[in-house]
Amino acid sequence: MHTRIFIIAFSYNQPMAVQCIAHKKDLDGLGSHAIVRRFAGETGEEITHYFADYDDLAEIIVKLSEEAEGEKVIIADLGYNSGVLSAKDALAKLCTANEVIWIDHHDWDGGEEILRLKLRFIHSTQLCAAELVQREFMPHDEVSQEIARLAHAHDFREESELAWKLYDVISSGYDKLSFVEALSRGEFWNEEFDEAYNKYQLAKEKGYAYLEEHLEVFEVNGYTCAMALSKKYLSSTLASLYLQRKGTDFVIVVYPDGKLSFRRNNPKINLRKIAQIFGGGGREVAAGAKIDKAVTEENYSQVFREIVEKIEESAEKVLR
Ligand SMILES: [Mn+2]
Repeated sequence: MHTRIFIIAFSYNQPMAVQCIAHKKDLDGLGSHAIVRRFAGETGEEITHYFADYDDLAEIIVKLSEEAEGEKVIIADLGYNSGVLSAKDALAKLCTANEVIWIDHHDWDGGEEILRLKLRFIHSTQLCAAELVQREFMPHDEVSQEIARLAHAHDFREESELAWKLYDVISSGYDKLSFVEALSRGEFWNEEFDEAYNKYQLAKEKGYAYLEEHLEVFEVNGYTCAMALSKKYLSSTLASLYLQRKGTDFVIVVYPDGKLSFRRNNPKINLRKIAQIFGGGGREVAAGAKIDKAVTEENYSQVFREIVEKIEESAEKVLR
């Protein structure tokens, strides 16, 4: 007679694993990742980073909801959008099986259904996400405080040479995990950052020149709008800051894949409402959307006019 012996190993003091889902585009998102990484390091928890954006957040939530159980899931610097709503059931499952903490500073209008789920929501529009993450998880840690300060300077468009240089390193396409690891070690500049930064300065100059050559100014229901086609490698923050210096009421950066980025100089304009015309969203001061069309050297002028017409059609509602 064969006897089979099963050995089941229970580990009682195994720390919870941390799943960190945070925005991948800027210092606030990657800074949030770095602070959570320090937190995990301090408590001996294993960490997995998900570098997310609005177009793949739902997908990540669905994947994690199928895999994670009994873990700490931290979502940061990502606001509510229709993609999140489409993954509501998966998120509900994720929240039931794990401890989910969502930390954000974006506009959550329309996200009430999500907030009724079993998650802890930490929100403020006065601070950036990295500051909220730091206060929650690493309140007394100096490195985390410095990361949060840099993220704040960039998010609130304040002067900080280091913050803006780090943002250029991110925009250069520098490996996100290596970047986060360096910050979480308290390493705010190194040779590799320097190299990436210098390389990106040349790309930036080219990007600005291209923007200037593909720039048109429109009048939209009494407001002025500078719109330009941008190279993919120029981030929407840099491209829109460049256009904002033209002094128009608002600006639209158009990317070859149809991505639109809205910023304003005139605080009377609610960009979130304009972005919603194109199925997008965001905040009053900064919003984004995507049109279902490739924008090329040949058709951009035509596409610009279509965008203006579409805004004008809804102008009563969006330009107050
Ligand atoms: Mn942010």
